Amino acid sequence: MFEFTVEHQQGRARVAKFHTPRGAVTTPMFMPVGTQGTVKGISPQELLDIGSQMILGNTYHLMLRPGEALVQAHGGLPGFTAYPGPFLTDSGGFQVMSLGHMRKITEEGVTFKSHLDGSLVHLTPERSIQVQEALGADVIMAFDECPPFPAEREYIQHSLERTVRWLDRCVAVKTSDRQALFAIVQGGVHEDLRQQSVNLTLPFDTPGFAIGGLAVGESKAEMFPAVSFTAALLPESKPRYLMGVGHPEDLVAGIALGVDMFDCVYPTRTGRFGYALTDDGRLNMNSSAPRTELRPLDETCDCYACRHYTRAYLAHLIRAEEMLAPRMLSLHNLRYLHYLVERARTAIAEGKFHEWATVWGERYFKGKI
Ligand code: PRF
Ligand code: ZN
Repeated sequence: MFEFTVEHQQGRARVAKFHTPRGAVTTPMFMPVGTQGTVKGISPQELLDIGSQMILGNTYHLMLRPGEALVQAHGGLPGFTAYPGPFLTDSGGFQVMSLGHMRKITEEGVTFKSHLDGSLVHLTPERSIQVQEALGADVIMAFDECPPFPAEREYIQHSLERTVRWLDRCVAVKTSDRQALFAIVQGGVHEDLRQQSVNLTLPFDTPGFAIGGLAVGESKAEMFPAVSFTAALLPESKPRYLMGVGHPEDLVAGIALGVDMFDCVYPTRTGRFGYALTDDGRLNMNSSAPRTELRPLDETCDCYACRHYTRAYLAHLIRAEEMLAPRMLSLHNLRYLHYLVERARTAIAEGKFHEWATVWGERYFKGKI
């Protein structure tokens, strides 16, 4: 269980098989975000059709509504959502920081006001693991503290140390061996703090390691060096997960640096706002040009929207505020990212990753930089 086998490697980029109780996945992979037990607007069958492999769920949202007991009564997230494949749940700490009001962080855990009804909620490492066991995902995440950006160096230092003490508590209360607990490395954009966090985290020998605390407001010129030196410190033999990162160019760059797993609300959120991801960059379907274009969003895409609809039709749906529009743009954008990592995997397997990435980037950024 949770075997991770590297099948191809080129530089730091690799293709691997990661085995979970609900099936094996091939990395690098992009995980669609299903925060509330649904990938917004997309059915489980559609997710399978576009090549989704693992879906992300959120402890924070599901414990508040509908409560983890109801999910557990359905046999966990696969029974509740009818998505039959592997799941990963995030631990809640990061969502408290971005959504909760009146948060108070102590050594014990986090107290916050629910974004739903204002009631006081406590989340501790123990409670997070208990909820994640009830939700039944294949991969569960350690309860961590993600400092905001910017933050004082001293604060980042204390929070990475606390994250390690919380990891220890997560490991201690975990009961199921059908779930892999991934540790999360923190340390902001500081190389020495990342090194410390990795040094303290590696001895736990968890089946995977996440790079947390990035894509929280720092520039890409600050983020990528941090990804680079952190990924290089993590074991070759375990999956590396870059949390909350998922713009197309971030996937390509992250893969080059040895990242195996990504998640982000970007494809679905930008789709709901009327934007389509393509090899020529992001297409604004709210603009006037697509209204008369009788070609698909992307000629080379095999998603339902691209096989059946013109840009003109989709632009019409957006203007008419029809609900098919956000659905089809989300579906296309997810397929775009799945196909992007598929192409990266093929290029790595053929020993052509760097050439492929260069050609892809030149076209994607043409006229933009
Ligand atoms: N920690 C957790 N979840 C996360 C993050 C983190 O640092 C991030 C940072 N981008 C996204 N999701 N637990
Ligand atoms: Zn498409």
